[in-house]
Amino acid sequence: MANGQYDSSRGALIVLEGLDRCGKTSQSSRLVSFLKGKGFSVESWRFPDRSTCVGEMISSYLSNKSQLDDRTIHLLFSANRWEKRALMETKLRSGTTLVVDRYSYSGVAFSAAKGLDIEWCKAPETGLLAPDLVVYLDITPEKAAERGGYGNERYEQLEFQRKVAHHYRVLHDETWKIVDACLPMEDVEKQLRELALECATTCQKGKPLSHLWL
Ligand code: Z5A
Ligand code: MG
Repeated sequence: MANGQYDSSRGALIVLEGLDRCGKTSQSSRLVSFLKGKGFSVESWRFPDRSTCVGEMISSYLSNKSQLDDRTIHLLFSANRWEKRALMETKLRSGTTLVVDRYSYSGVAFSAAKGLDIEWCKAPETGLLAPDLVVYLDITPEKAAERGGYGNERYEQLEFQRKVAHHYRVLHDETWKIVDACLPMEDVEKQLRELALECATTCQKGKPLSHLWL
């Protein structure tokens, strides 16, 4: 950086977080279309990425087809992010913005909700790329459960989601943007557009990449 100017333009790492059914997937595809329309190079990503070998193990666990020790599955979720880290950096540095549906915060909140120590849960995430923007789509577990009911995946139970909500509150910091996920879809979308546009523009001007929890 010289004279207050950053040196290299890049894409933004935008993460959507929140409880099951808060609207992450719906909003991430809307946001990607919006940013594309504004002329940004942008891709939609999600974790877990079930397309890799590690992702297949996670998917099998989530659908109750296999059993794994709590720490083992935690490390697999983390490994699933690590295996995408280099590509993530390449994309960002080449100017592509990534809208990511769940990231390390899900990893920590869900495992801590099982009773694992939160610092232990954060440790394997250390060194992953830090998001430029975390938007938390805020909904109570009760309201989320009303949205079409839960399916058959492992964590889709009200009592468990209450614990996850508690751990998201513990994890969040002042940089997170909290959006009321109970607003109509279009209103949530409008808030996301503004936040994302500002973030993508800042990164285009060359905001440096940083790393998680250092
Ligand atoms: N997990 C983990 O343990 N560790 C990790 O490291 C990671 C994840 C990364 C799979 O996640 C599980 O993995 C997840 C956390 C754990 N378990 N749980 N719970 P996933 O991402 O594959 O699945 P999900 O996100 O939990 O569920 P989801 O159904 O995809 O939720 P969503 O994407 O947030 O919501 P949506 O599909 O956009 O919307 C849900 C419904 O609500 C749908 O009918 C919409 O039309 C409706 N909706 C959305 N927004 C609104 C508004 N504003 N008003 C009214 N209705 C709305
Ligand atoms: Mg989803």
